[in-house]
Amino acid sequence: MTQDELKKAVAKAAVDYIQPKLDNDSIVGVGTGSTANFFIDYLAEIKGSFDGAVASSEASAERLKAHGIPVYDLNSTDALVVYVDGADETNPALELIKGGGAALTREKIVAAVAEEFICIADGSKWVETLGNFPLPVEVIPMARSHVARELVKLGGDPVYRENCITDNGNVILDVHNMAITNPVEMETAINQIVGVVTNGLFACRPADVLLIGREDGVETVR
Ligand code: ABF
Repeated sequence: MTQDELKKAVAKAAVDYIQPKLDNDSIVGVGTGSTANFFIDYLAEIKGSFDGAVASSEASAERLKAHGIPVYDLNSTDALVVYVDGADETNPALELIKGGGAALTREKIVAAVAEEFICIADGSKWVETLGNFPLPVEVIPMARSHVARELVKLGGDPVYRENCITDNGNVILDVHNMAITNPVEMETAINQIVGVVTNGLFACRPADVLLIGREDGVETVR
């Protein structure tokens, strides 16, 4: 199977997984990226069975609207029954690196609100130790150099992501060469650096369920 076929398989599995949890009042949290895009396309097939969606990016909001799915502001919703999104890496504890698409802050907010966070990923995202994928850190622009120096002290090698402004008007530092053996500790430490808006470690609030696409089918990991 190609990587896209694996992504489509987990996207379809996610719709099958959430469908029994939905009713006419349900709001679905929807993530960002190519796997999330496939999820949006399958979600459109059941659009009569839930109220609408909250999106973690402008791009996903546009795709949802193009399918005729109502998109709500998070502040106007009481609860999100589920949040479905991709990842750049996942370990066996379902701790994730996210943010390759620069939407990490909104993704972390939506994940914090959702009752259940379902991660969808093709098998290439599975690792024993997080950190092979450079860890994205969203930074207030004027703090960029300060944050970079602090990230070096934590053992990383930060690289400014050229030509990238987030939906929140900030910049991204991608931290290379960091084997993240204690993701909760590292997520917390990076959050303490003044000028950091969000880092792409989703360990304090990991996924609840992982649907991972492998050659022999979609595996459910909890
Ligand atoms: C989002 O999209 C991000 O957090 C992650 O960076 C990326 C995964 O992209 P894809 O599904 O295209 O591999 O979920």
